[in-house]
Amino acid sequence: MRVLIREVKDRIGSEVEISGWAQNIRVLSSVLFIELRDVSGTVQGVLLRKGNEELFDELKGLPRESVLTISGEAVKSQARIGYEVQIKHLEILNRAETPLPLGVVDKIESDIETRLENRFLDLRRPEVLAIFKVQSTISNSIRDYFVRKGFIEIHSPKIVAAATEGGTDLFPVKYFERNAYLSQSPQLYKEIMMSAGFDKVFEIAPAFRAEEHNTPRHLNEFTSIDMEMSFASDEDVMDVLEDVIKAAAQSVSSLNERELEILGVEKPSLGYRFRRITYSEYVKMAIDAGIEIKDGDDLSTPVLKAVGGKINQFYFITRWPRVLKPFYVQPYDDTYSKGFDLQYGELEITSGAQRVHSPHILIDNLRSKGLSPESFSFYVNAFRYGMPPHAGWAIGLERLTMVLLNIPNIRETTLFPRDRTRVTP
Ligand code: AMO
Repeated sequence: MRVLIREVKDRIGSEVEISGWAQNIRVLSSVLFIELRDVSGTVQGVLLRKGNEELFDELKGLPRESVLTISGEAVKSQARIGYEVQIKHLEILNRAETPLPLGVVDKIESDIETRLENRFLDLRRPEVLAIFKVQSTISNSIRDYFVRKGFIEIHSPKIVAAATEGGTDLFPVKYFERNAYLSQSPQLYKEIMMSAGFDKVFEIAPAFRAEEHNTPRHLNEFTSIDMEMSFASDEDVMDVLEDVIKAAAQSVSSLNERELEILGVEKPSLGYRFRRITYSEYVKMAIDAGIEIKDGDDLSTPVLKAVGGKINQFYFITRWPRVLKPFYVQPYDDTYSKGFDLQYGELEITSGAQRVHSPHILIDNLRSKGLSPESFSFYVNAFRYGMPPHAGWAIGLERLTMVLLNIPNIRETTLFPRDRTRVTP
């Protein structure tokens, strides 16, 4: 029975069977070493020529990254990790072609485009695999948090009829004789679920944005971790968000020690309270930093760099001007809203808000943003027959992974990124 390579160290003195990729083969005159890798690590297999001449000669010419099963005794040895497998049987399951389009163990760094083009090989590298092991911990820990707190997991449609986050960022889809779009966010549906009486919901699913710009923090398809709660305010869901981020960081610290070591990253330590800075305070901080900006202007990249770049922590920007937030955000007063962002330094990780729950304010807001309430009737209807006050937010999973692992390019935290120029692989 196959064991993982990680498990070999607990089986010294017994027979093991392992399978994986031959990442390196070293041949001396009478002995041959195969470095075998699987998802859990690497180990060296050793084959003596004497008594195995035919196999030895076959392996001499075996290309790197071919897939093998080997079995034999696990023994203590001089190998770097202190043990190895003495090969008794070996089966070549699939030979790799040569040359490899991308080296797996080579020390030379390939450029990101070549790496993405050959992503299946790139993902074989332990330092790339480590990113996705950590990302799996993050999403599992957040899902686990929600389930423990009584949230219901939902799956909202991804083919939709209306924009939520701005009409220019939509991908059109031909839907038989009508036009439809790929969903930018489950926003409208998670709110409808509040009218449906589900109380607390979450969803972890793809969101699509036809954003034209090519930056290190934008994708055209990303994973949105959404939540919505009834009878809750902006303050309440900011508390939940802080808890969720801390729970995720804690899980990564305790479950991914090895991956953090491979990546050379410190354990994320979030023992501080996330500051809540109002938008207007932020504008003042920008002015103090010598930036030209006035209350009501959007926080552009230079502003976020100048102010946020100095805050190496998570913090909230609260009470955004109503004009800068979508129609579904609850007003705070005539000018400001109950919308907030969670930032890490200059990078936005989450947007959220207390939402409008009155159908009249909702209709006014839609009109004042130049949208027609009629085209949102499926959504507005849910507000007309008993919509509770509610609030929620959405985290971009790839951006949260960037922050927790200190990775500057979002393409590194996405298995198969969709950006301005890339739809394959
Ligand atoms: P927003 O549009 O701010 O809010 O998106 C929420 C979070 O999703 C991530 N994100 C992205 N990540 C990568 N590439 C993109 N193009 C991209 N766009 C967004 C960010 C962002 O903070 N409906 C609201 C959420 C809510 O109010 O509940 C929304 O979608 O991390």
